[in-house]
Amino acid sequence: MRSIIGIFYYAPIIIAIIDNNLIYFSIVVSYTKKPMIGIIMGSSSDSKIMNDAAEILDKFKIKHEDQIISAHRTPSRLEEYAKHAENMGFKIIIAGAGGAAHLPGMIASHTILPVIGVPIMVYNDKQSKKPENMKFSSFGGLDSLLSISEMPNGSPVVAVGINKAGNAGIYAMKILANEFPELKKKLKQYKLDQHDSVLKESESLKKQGLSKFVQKKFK
Ligand code: RP5
Repeated sequence: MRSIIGIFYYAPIIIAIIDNNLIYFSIVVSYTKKPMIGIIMGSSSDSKIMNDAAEILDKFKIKHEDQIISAHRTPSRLEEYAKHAENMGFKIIIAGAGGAAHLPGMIASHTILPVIGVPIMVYNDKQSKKPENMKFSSFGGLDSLLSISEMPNGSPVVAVGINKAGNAGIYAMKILANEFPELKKKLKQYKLDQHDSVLKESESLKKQGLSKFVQKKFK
């Protein structure tokens, strides 16, 4: 017969179990207690886009630590941060950068932690005198996408689509779900919700007809 005789709260949680007159201790790592994901970005200009990743992690109740680390402006912080991420016990790093986006790749070269890169179409709001269309990077984010995805053999970084920081968040949840069954359940529910919301929209489109649907949706 097996019974739990006590739970000792000290992160991680330790449970004492008696099984066939033998007592043993089991460690339950709680994913809600400490940050498991580091979100970093090359500039405060990236923060609005990178917030989409944070919102997903918050939705799934995964703690994250967020920082600005610039591969070009603060190069000495790259190695420092990689060590920090490992010491903190992060399991994944989500790194966003625009233009010559070296941040995800350089962080990946300093650590064995998986790095998910978010290519950003730069929107530089610091130069307020520039006309609006000049605030975007010249190559519409393709520059960042290629800088992130075209890593050399042996030092990979996965890249999501341009500005798709939310997808980086979901992908991170999928990696963590291998370790935390509760997250697996939440991800399945997330998929079901998506399915339902498409069906709902389809129903309303069918009912109204395409013209009315479009008028209403884009008014
Ligand atoms: C990159 O340069 C950053 O990731 C950012 O996307 C871009 C522009 O940065 P700011 O000049 O707006 O600070 O390193």
